[in-house]
Amino acid sequence: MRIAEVRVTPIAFRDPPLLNAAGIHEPYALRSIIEVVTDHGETGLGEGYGDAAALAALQAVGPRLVGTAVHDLNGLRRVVAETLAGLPPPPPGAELAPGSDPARQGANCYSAFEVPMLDLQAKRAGVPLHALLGGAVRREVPFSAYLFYKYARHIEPEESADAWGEALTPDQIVAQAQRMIDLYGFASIKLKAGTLPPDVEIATIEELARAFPGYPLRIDPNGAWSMETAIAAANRLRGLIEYYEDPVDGLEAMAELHRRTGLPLATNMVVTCFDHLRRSVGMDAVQIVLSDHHYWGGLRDSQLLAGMCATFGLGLSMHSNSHLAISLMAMAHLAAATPNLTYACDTHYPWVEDADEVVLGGKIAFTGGCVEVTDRPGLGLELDSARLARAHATFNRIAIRTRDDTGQMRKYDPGFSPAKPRY
Ligand code: GKR
Ligand code: MG
Repeated sequence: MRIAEVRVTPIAFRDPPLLNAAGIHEPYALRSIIEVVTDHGETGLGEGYGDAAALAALQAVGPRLVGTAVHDLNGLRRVVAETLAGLPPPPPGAELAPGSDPARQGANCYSAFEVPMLDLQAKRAGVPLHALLGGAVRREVPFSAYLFYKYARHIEPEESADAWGEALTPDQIVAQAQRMIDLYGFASIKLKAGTLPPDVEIATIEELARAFPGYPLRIDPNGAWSMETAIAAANRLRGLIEYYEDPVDGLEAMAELHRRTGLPLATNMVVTCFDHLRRSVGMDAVQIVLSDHHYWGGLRDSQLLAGMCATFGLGLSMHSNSHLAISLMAMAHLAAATPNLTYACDTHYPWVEDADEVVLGGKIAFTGGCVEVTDRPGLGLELDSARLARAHATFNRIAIRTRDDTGQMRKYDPGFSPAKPRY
């Protein structure tokens, strides 16, 4: 079975004004939807980054895959490497989107096509993707409630307000958590931090701990805190959080923070490839790695990462950026088949509106905070062509072509700086 056609469709969907250390989300998030069609007429689905450089790479690789056997992942690797070697090097991307690091371009691009090729392999074998990945050790994959400080609405007057409202105080975040848990049943909570003064963010964790006793909690300042701030915060957070995600910036700083506090540190910022992992293990810089198949080079390389984490006694969790169902189900099948992925995975999916989903049936349901993987062949998804056309039309209508949280924040506050440490 060989690849007969590849379609790469850029799309955009609404994204709320979520705050982070780099600034604030723009009104639309970008993704690329990949359809790999075989000479037997079957289609495999993928979802990847939508920023201009990532899209250009996907569009350059796609046609060169025609004729490749769907089992030939080494062939895919070769085509990606040869094609990218002929493209101009990508500019540095959004700071908080690890996949937009130019050094990850090959891994991102490979991953975007590997998933649809694995989807096709599984469909051809008549098995779900988790079976192809080694078999499900869990059918219900737990995700965490991913909370953000946020404004009530975007600064663009033409953008309507979302259903979540403002969240700029501990009480408002507790209300956001309650709503997210009521809607989706999540049993663990992650707070995106690095935006408001640390006192407010730590008080938010304290209030969450009171409001949701027994729930595992995490805080992620995205490297925005100084060593002093992170150590002072550690003294208040100790006993309240299951892990401390990227409080300080850089591998060396993370190693020092762990030495000085003993708290388990997690990252999706300082360990984003195997070379970082080797260095981190040597320094005992992080104790939990957040995997993400989009920039770790696909589902198989994410399993390799899982094996290395097991070998070196590290915990394994999962990172997310704004995404739709194809990414969610790839994450869920991978997590289902990865025994040592024992933390609830991150997901931005609750922030997506149903009308913006591109698969048949609309948004995937969470039950008890989990996504269920079924025995439907492959990813178990089909595209809805009308929904896809709508999301592509949205992409064509808007001007955003590369994520820029800092530029967006400067519309509210022209003097805003994402320089670190911020606090
Ligand atoms: O969406 O604002 C965001 C997040 O801050 C995202 O960009 C990060 O990559 O979720 C991510 C994280 O865990 O650092
Ligand atoms: Mg993070």
